[in-house]
Amino acid sequence: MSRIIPIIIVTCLCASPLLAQTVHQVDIKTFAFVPATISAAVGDIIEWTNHDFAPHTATGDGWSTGELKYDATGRYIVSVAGVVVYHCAYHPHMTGTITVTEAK
Ligand SMILES: [Cu+2]
Repeated sequence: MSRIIPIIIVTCLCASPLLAQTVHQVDIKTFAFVPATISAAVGDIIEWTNHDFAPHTATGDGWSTGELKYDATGRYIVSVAGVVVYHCAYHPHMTGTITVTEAK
């Protein structure tokens, strides 16, 4: 006589909700990030668009969009909560701040 070992299959109904990933637009114009200060949540995308004829970058600690020529866009996904300060690699006086909160 074999013993039947019940197998309980637990289905996790609490599947992770789809990440609400927001894209935050930052314009680069007349040698400034506009807006210079934004708020975002972990996982969000920051997208810069350069409206100047001069090339710019958005460069932070360990990341960069690389050179953005006129009308080019570059993206960065914020991954850690905290305050992210970035600048343009060519024009260090151009700075911006992203305040990153925990994922929604
Ligand atoms: Cu620049």
